[in-house]
Amino acid sequence: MKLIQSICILLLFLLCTFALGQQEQAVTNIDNTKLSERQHYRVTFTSKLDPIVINTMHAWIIQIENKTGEPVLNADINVVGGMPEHNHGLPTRPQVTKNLGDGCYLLEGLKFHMSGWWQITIAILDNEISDTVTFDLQLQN
Ligand SMILES: [Cu+2]
Repeated sequence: MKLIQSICILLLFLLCTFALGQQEQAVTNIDNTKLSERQHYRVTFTSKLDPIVINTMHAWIIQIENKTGEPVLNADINVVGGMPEHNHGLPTRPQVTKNLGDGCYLLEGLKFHMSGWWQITIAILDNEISDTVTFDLQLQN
C-alpha cells in the first residue's frame, strides 16, 4: 500500500512539473529576434513593458544588425501592425523617436487594445537597402 501511495505521489509530481513546463513554454515562446524577409538585417525588439499587456502605451527598443553582424546606425524605420484574424490595424501610430546609437532605436507609441494574435511589421531602409521583418505576438488579457 505504501509503495502504491508513493508511486501515485511521484506520478502526480511528474504530471505537475510537466504541465508547468508546458505552460511556461507557451508564454515565453515569442521570437523577438528575427532575420528580415530578404535576409539583409537581423532585428531584435525589446519591450519596455514586459510582459506586454493590452491597453497600455509603451515603447520598444529595436536593435538592427546587418548581414555581417555590424550595427545599422542610421536606418529609416517604419512600423505598421495589426491583427491578421480581425482585419484591423494598430490603434496608434508607433514612431521611432530616437536613435539610441549602436544600432538601437527607440520606438514609442505602441499599444495593443485586444488580446490575441498581433503582427508588427518593421520596414528598414539603410543605404538604399530596404527590407522588412514581421514579429508575431500572442497577447493575453
Ligand atoms: Cu482584434
